[in-house]
Amino acid sequence: MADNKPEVAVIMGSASDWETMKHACEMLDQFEVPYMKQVISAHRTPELMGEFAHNARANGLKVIIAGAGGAAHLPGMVAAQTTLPVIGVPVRSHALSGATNAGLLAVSILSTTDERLAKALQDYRDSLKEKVAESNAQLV
Ligand code: RP5
Repeated sequence: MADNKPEVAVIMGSASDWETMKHACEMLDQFEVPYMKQVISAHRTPELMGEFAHNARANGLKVIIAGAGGAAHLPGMVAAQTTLPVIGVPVRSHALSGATNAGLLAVSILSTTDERLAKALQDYRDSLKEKVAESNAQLV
């Protein structure tokens, strides 16, 4: 009963978490509980996460299920911004993904004294934010 006056929100940090999170949705389907599902990332879309959490109760939600891999900030950061119950689901991360972050951190360090890199890093962050909105189409 997805998207029918949702009482439960199933949110996840990435569409790549869907393989795990879909099992929560299947159980809600089995019990005919109306829910919504959405990609909301703690580190890619922090403003969206705050807006979602602050408005969750007023929007009629009663329970939030939040799944994320990596450092898995999403459940805790959402719980910090709503009094609704938040059920956190740890999602297994891709192996060796830390090397990507190591490269990004090096760029970030260099960007403190390199305007070109500072702009390129902001553009990269903005592109990640856009991809989050587009990735909702993969939750099927
Ligand atoms: C986390 O990073 C997500 O929750 C996901 O588990 C992990 C990898 O995300 P992608 O690189 O697959 O988008 O934020």
